[in-house]
Amino acid sequence: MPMTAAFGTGWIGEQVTTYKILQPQERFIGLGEKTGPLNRRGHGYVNWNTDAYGYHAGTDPLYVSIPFYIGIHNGLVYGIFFDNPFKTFFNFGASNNRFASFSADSGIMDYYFISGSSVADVLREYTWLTGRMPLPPRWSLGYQQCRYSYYPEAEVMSVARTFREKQIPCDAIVLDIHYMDAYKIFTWDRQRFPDPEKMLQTLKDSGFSAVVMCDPGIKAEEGYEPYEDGKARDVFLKYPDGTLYTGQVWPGWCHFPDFSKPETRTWWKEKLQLYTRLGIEGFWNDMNEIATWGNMLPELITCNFDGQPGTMRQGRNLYGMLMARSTYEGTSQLMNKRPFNLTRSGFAGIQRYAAVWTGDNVAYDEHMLLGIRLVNSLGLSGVPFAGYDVGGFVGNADTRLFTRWLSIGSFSPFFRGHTMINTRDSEPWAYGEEAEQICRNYIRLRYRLMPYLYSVFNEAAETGMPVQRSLAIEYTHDEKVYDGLYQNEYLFGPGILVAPVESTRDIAKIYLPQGTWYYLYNGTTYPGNNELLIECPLHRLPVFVKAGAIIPMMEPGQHTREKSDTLELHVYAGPDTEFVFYEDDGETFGYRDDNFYKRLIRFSAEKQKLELQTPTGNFRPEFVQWKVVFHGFTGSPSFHVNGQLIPAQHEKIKLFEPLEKFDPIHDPEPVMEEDVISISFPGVRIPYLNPMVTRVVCNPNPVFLSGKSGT
Ligand code: NBV
Repeated sequence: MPMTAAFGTGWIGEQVTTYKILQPQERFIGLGEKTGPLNRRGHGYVNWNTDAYGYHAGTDPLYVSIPFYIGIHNGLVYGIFFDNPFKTFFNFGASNNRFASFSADSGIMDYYFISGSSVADVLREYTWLTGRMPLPPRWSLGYQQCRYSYYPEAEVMSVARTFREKQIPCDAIVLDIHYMDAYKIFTWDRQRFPDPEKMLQTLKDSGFSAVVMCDPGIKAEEGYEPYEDGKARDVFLKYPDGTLYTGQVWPGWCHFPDFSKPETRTWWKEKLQLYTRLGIEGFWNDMNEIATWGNMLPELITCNFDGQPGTMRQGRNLYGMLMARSTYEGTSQLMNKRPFNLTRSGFAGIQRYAAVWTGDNVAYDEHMLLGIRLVNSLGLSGVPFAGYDVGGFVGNADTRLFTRWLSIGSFSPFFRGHTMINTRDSEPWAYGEEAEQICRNYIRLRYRLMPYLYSVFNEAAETGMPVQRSLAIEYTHDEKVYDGLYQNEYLFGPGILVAPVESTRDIAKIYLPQGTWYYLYNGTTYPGNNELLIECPLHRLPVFVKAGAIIPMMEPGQHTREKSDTLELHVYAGPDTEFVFYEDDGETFGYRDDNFYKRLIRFSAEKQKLELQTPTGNFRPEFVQWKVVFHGFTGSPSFHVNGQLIPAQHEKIKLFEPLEKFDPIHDPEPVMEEDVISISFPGVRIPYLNPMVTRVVCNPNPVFLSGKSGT
């Protein structure tokens, strides 16, 4: 049924809408940080950045607005980006069976239709248009520990020390609002933190980076330098009559920087020196919806918009992103290296400036799964660096919930434990010894996967492909992946499938899409296109590796700056595959001037040949040894690497340390192991002998390992 032109795009007063005919079986995915199911058909949403403290599984809107979605029907994929920052509405066949539509309260109907042959294609195009994530510092991919708030200094140091004593890897301690003097940004509470410089240096010496809270509200208080200076330099938001807007938030009555004005961004950068001079490398933009008591920011407030003034009707959805932009640009210039920048609020393109976390979630199972869908959806909307508060911000998790949440979080792009003021302690050791051991195992596993994860982040930076990938990206036309039971599953990078399950379950029904899948913990293979019941005791989250995957790993350290001599390349027998291994110094912008080490690794199943192609870039990685670990290869193969016979090892590997016996009656289940075959040979530091293809014999099939392994 053709729709009439008048019904195509039309106005009701100032509100403009474009209607599209709802196609049979059409599915809709993405739209950023939105609650609800993976397939949004039948649902409607509003984009209006909101401080949604303690939201629930159906709350809308939340903190971030991304007016971009992907439609799927008849084997086709397309994207629609509605480039309008006003309050917008998306209807995917909600309350009607005729159309999908997108509307804006005001502004122009300016939208991009992106056609592509796959979801990945559409994402590449969309992120070409709105920008891609710059590489974050590697330390920010480690575990971060937060609470509202750690203070005084002794508590901060004790938390940091406990991580090292208990050998639980951790890279960052986050300082929430109590480090400030009476919640005033750009100050320190000198009673709680008498010598921040010394504290930060001590943290640094033991491998911790610090992240500090940055709220936009500047207290209107005589004598408070940022207020006085901000007023003098005319950086604050105003009413149309020229008086400053005043709203109430943590410090009391405040003014708010107009980040849409270039002079304000310069001013903000100058203020941030207080932190960068102390060596702080992480910045956390909160309350930037803007959140104020009453939650009803007057819409008549004016914004400068780089000299083309408008009102908050146009500015509200942009404010968070502009704050994040100011912080990102300011700190990267001041530090001359990559800052870690985190934001609660944002708009389309936020990925250029900050990671996004999903705000004030609540400690219950459904919320845990909701957070996973939110991060999946952010990934489908151009934002690869995203995560949720592990353990839940509001309320108290019980032991099972916290432990499960942490194990899932270890497969989240942004991985941070956080909790609200006056809740129970929520560090990985706060839930008893068994939980602690499980948490240690999973955090260590994340650090083991760091070379893989960092390479996947590089792919995200280069192509817009997310780190946490809803199965709808790779298996778009498989209707099972939209099934209510399976919609939370995702690929962590190209090769690892995570099936998140509630903390209350010891057995779960999961879905494995096409292909063959290795159970992470013991290498058992399962056929794909298959629904199965799987045991999922607390210490074993259902995680699988795709046959054919190449997963670089390393011996985990206590933090990401700890290096390992050996790069382990885990190859899971299966179809042809390739993986781009990426490494650089992890913190500077040197990679933009070719200071990286990038190597295409190819596995050919038919020829049973692994090729490590000539590396590009000028960076020399630390590791001096390559160890190739073959999963799913049988027999007694002998391996030659570039003409030299390399002895093969048959070994058992286990990813986890066994849990101690806590149950007085039953013995703990023995930790799972896997039989693998491995070979080791010198890596980049020792130029390897002969760059020619080398034949490796594997019983019963020949296996070839070839290529240059030297510099
Ligand atoms: O700064 C305090 C909190 C912070 O811990 C949380 O993560 C933010 O989402 N912040 C909100 C302000 C108030 C929370 C009730």
